[in-house]
Formats: sequence, structure tokens, C-alpha cells
Amino acid sequence: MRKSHITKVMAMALAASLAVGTAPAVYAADTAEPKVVYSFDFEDGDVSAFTNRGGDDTTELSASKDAAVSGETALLASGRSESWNGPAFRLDDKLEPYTEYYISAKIKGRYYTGAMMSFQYTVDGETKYSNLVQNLNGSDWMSVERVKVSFTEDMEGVYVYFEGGSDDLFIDDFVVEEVPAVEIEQDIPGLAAMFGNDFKVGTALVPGNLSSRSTMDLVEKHFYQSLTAGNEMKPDSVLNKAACQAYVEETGDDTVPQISFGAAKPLLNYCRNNNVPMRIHTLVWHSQTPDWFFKENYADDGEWVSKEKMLLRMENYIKVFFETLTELYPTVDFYACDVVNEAWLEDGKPRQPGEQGSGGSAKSAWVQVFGDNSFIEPAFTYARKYAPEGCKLYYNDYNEYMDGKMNAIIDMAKDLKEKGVIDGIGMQSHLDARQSLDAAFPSVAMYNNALNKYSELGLDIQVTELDVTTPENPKDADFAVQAAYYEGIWDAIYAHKDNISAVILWGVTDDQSWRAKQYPLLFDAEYKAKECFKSIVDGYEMPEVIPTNPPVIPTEPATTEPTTKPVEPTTPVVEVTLYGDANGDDVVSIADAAAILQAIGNADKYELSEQGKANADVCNPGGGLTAADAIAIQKLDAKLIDSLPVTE
Ligand code: 9MR
Repeated sequence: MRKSHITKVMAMALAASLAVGTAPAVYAADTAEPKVVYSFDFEDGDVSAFTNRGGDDTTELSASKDAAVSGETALLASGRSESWNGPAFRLDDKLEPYTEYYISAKIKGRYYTGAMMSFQYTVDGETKYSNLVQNLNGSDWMSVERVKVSFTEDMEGVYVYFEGGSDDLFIDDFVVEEVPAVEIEQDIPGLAAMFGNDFKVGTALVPGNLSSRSTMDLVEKHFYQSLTAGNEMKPDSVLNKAACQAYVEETGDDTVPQISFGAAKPLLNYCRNNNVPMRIHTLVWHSQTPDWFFKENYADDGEWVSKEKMLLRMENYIKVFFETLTELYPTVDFYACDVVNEAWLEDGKPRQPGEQGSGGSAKSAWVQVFGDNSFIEPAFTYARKYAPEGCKLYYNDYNEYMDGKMNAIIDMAKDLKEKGVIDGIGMQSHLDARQSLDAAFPSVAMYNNALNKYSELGLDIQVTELDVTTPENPKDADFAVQAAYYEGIWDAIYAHKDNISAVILWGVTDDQSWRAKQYPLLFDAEYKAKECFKSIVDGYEMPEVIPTNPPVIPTEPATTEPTTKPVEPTTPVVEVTLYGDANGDDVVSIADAAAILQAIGNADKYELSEQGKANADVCNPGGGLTAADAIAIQKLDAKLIDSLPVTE
């Protein structure tokens, strides 16, 4: 096992670097400066590259000499009526997708103001916002320096914009630069190559990471065995509120949640194109799950639904989640799924009932509706029923080494194991190295004890979100402690390798981590391996046979020869009015796909009209109504195909 000699490791490093890559990498020399793509100092009085965001009639953008950083002129947004009105710069009509850019700018209120720089885009008809830089406060010029942005080809209306206060806002020296790709270190061992015969080694990504060639080079060298979507397969990304409400309006049925994998699509496509297995995270969680999902008619201000109705919603969500995913991505290996996430508190009790955002982050709408944690078992039962073959089912949690929580997880897991609906425990492993090995939490011994306990269950273990924080503003000594602690944890994991099937880092480089201020990952912002990377590989040997990801061959549905001559239809043939319009509302949307699936599942309750049936028969027309028709409509909605009907 460990602590043989490093020389061998280094010698084999190059051979171990596997190429599952996408575009050929073009690297800037080490000294390369970012390339300026746009630069505005507004001295020529032209502000036409910016528009006003927020749809009010009163805001005006102009060139003003009332304030300036460089020269005498700045962009002024005056007459703003809401804090979200302000100057916006559109990216997707000027810049390239899958490319990283730095945005820099100077911003100032006419008087004291709190300002933000934010990001907006629309995908699958839904507009999303996020704050890139918050907490700019003051009466003088404030700086935004080299903030990274990127977008994918699925995003439309992509803007960077300035907001905050309702005072006049000045912007000056707005610069867009292309981030140079840095060549990663090839002379170090690949983690997946080194440990991948023992357990899969992977990471979590968000779509923005796909734009960083250097990040993806690290993924392809070290983490090619498993990818988790950092946020995009969580309920708040997958549930489509407008479609859910439209479906209720149309059918009167509010138990069939409507979903879209639009946000996850770039990551799913990456896994498909590069043959990377995926961990699904997560189906049932109190957090990042909208409260309206638990309310009558999916209305924000609706009453909480009954437990019976929520069970139907849960089953239909899990069903449509897996069915859609496996139909859209038949060659992706969805090898693991976090069915339930973070349901137990540290004292071994369920969470408090309540809306997600109500007083602290710990409340659970699942507990609100079910009264306790009795939603866990049906979640696993449905997941077992609908998950594709080979997709193992996990309960996933943090602080999973603390006694109260650990015992609750163990009791729950024994019960679920007896019922045959769980395969393993996901240990998130968000750990904290602190100032010394003695102060680290948990101690290596405590973590090791949890590994022992979960191993004894006879279930699989996956380390699902590993990261290890340092104190803020770490010094060299803190990185040394982090390295020693990572080494201890990794050794404990390796000692349990017979019970562990995957070890997933929660991100690639420190600067992109959810805990960036505490530098928790194995690579730094310059894509260099940190001391903690070196400490975990040091002494392990590269295997003779480097693991690769076998391609997934989708299984064809069984076909049987018809044994009788088909009966000629006796009803008059109905001409198609609009291919895909199963519900007769003159548009083709995922509501049509849902109507078809309902009609197939329960024809008595959800029969389509004759016209609807004719319109719905979009996959191999003439073959009658099948799930393939619904899938073709979903593919159209996801822009995977351009038109209907389709022949397969
Ligand atoms: O990495 C995720 C981060 O981008 C989100 O802001 C955050 C919001 O809850 O969720 C992070 O991922 C969490 C994961 O889904 C569950 N375990 C804890 C992770 C870190 O918060």
C-alpha cells in the first residue's frame, strides 16, 4: 500500500495522464497577460454598448462629466426607480461561449451607496440572476477587479449589470478581458489513474467550470471517473414552476411535477461526450427545493399540501426525473444517486418543520408536510422503482461522524437495507483542518471511526463532497497542517477501500470552491497542485493498469414480433394539425409530453382527444402512442432536436 517510493510515481506520471478532452488546448505562455476584448472609458460620450436593466421608463443612461476615474467622463444611470435598475452589458451577442472572461469596472453612487455587480441569463425560458460582487459600499469610487464570467451556448440574454440603492450610479473604466489558459502540471500523478482501481475518483463542477480550459484539463487528468453537478440537478434547478402551474391549469392535476434539465445540460453533455460517469445529487432535500413544491397548486402563498398529495408528487418527480434523464442521455453512466440529503440533525433528530428560508437554514418543508422523517422510506422505495439498473442509491449527509447523527443514519440505513431500497451511505466530508492536527474537526480518529461504523453496515460508502478548510487568510503553516490532515484522512479512506466505491472532491481549484476563503481543495487558483495534493499521493504507487471508463451501451427495449395481424382502424383518420400538440393548446411544450405520459399511464383518467392522439404520434408516426412520443417532445423542448416528427 502506501509509503513506498515516490520516484516510481513520478516516472509514470506522464503515462497516466489520460486524454478524454474536448477542444484542443491552446495555452498562453506563463507570462501572458489577459487579452483586452472591450474597454470603455466613455470619453467619446458613447454609452450605446450598455442598456438599462429592469424595464422602468425613467432610467436614463448618458455620458456625464459629474464624476470620472480616468479622463473626465463616466457612464451615468440617472432616474433609477428600483435598486435593480442600472446599466447592463450584454455578453452573448459579443463574446464566445465556453470562454472565460474577466470583468473589471469602477462604480460609484452620486452620494453614499451600496452597489453590486450581478449576472443574468435565460435558459429554457427561465431567467436566473446571481450576484457576482456584493458589499460594495461607499461614497467614492469602488473597484470591481477581474471577476470571472462565462456562459454556455444554451444561455440567452446573458448580462453583467450594476445595481443597488436607487441613487444615480456612475460606471467608469469597464473592461472585458479574455482569461489566458494556463498549462497544468503534467509531471504529477493523475489521481484517478493512481486510485481509480480502488474507488472512482471524481469532482463536482458547475457549468461555468467548463469554460476554463485549465480546470477541465485538471478534471481530465485527475477526476475523470465521476462528475457531480454542483447545483444543477437539485430540485430548485430541475423543477419548472411555470410548467408545473401550466399543467395544473390544463389538467386540474397538481400531482405531476414538470421538470427540465436545462441548467444541467452542459454538464450532462460533457459527461456524454467524454464518457464520464455521473453521481446524481440530489432528489429529496430540505434545501435548494422551492417552498411552492409543497404548496397547493404550486402557489407561493398556497396552503401546505397533504402528506398523501406530497407522496404522489414525490413519486412522480422521481419517476419523471429518471425517465427523462435516461431517455435523453442513454449512454451516460448514472452510477450513483443521493436519494435523500441531510435529513438528520447532529442530535439524531429530524429537522424542524417550516419553509426553507424561515429563520435559519435548517427547516424542512418535508418535515412540515410529513410531521417527521417518514418521507425518507418512500423516497428510497420510489428511487429503487424508477432508477436505471446500475444506479446505486445513497443517503448523503454532512457531520456524518458526529455520534447523534451517525447513530440516526445507521438505524435508518439498517431499516432501509432490510427493505432492499438503499445501497450505501454518502459521507459528504466537509472537514476543517484548523490550526493543528489536534484542533482539526473531526479528528482523523473520529472520521476513521465513522468509516468503521458505516462499513459494518454491509453497505457501500462513497465520500461525496470532500474538502478540508484552513483558517481564513492562511499562512504556510496552515497549509502544512491541511496537508498533514488530508494525508491522515486519505489514508483512513484508503484503508477502507474495500467498502468505498467513490471519492469525490467538492470542486477543483480553491478560488472556485463554496468555501474559497478557506482554500479547501487540492489545487490552487493557478491550477497548481498544493502541498495537500502532494501529501495524499506521496508514497502510493501507480498501478500497472490505468483505469478507464468503459463506454455505456444502451440496452434496446425488448421487441416481440406481433403474433396477430394488426386490426385495421375503424375510426376515421384524423389529420395532424400540429405535430406534438397533444393537449390541443396550439403550442408544443413539455405539457404535451406530460399529457402523453399521463394518457399512457392512465388512459381512463387522462384520455387524449382524437386530434390530440393524432398530433401526439410524433416518433415513428403511425406506430401509435408510446413514451417515445413524449421523449421526442422533451428533446425538442431541450433543443436536442429541431423539429417533429422524428423517425428512429
Ligand atoms: O456547492 C454548492 C454551492 O454552490 C451552493 O451555494 C450551496 C447551497 O446550498 O450548495 C453547495 O453544495 C452543497 C451540497 O449540495 C450539499 N452539501 C453541502 C454542499 C456545500 O454547501
